[in-house]
Amino acid sequence: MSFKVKVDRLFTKGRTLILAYDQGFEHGPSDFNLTNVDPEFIMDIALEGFFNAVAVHSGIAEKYYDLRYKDVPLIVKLNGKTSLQSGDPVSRAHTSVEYAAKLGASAVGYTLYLGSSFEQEQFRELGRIVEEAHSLGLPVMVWNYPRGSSVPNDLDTNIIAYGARVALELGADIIKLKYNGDKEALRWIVKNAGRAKVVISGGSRTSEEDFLRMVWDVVDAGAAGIAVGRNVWQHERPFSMSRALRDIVIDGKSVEEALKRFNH
Ligand code: FBP
Repeated sequence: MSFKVKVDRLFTKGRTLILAYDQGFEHGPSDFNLTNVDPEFIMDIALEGFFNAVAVHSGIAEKYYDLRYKDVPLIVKLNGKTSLQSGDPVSRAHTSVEYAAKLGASAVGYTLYLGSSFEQEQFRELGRIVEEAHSLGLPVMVWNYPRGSSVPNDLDTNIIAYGARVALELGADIIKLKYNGDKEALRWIVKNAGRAKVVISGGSRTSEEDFLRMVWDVVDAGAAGIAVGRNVWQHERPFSMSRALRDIVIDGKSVEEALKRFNH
């Protein structure tokens, strides 16, 4: 039996642009300034920047995802860990699929640390989350970050592809990965993800041109889009950056065209 999982709502022309805002949890306030520390500012970027979804933890969703933002699909992150932890990473769910659905989620998110000594625990938890989410028609997006003492290089192509495969086999609908800069490798990784859609993480803040070139490369290599945070909301012109991303990811424009509009 297969459930009717509503993934299309998160895509435009087969592509997606997701605004991620869980860094306050994962990294702490060091990522923020006086403007982007305010979740309302992020919701405004998601709405006015025509993002396909915004990904936040349940507490932010409760207090900030109000009716004004109903046109932006919500992804509720179910687990998270702080940067204060050391040793092999583990991240357990702190809220439920059912509660995410009550908050208006169109999908749920979960970070999986493949290769960590706690991976079995996380597989079991993610497996249950997939069962519950899919039975409600909600897609599951997996932040797929191989990490821990058994993973010397999390940017190794085989490791990233392994992560993509495991996420597919566990039932992920959208798999968020880090890009290692190798387009051919990404094509192989995308193949391993099968019918699950691959989206790429933004990473720390870089120049507009470098970032947009990376984005163009990853969609050209078969990624369905990006799930980005800091390169948008740490930017001095987040709305122009959102438009440039849309130009490339959704409208298939070149980096030069997107930069021209960006600089205009
Ligand atoms: P950025 O675009 O800001 O890199 O965000 C992507 C993201 O996946 C966030 O959703 C998450 O908080 C963060 O990266 C985790 O990154 P890491 O575990 O490598 O610090």
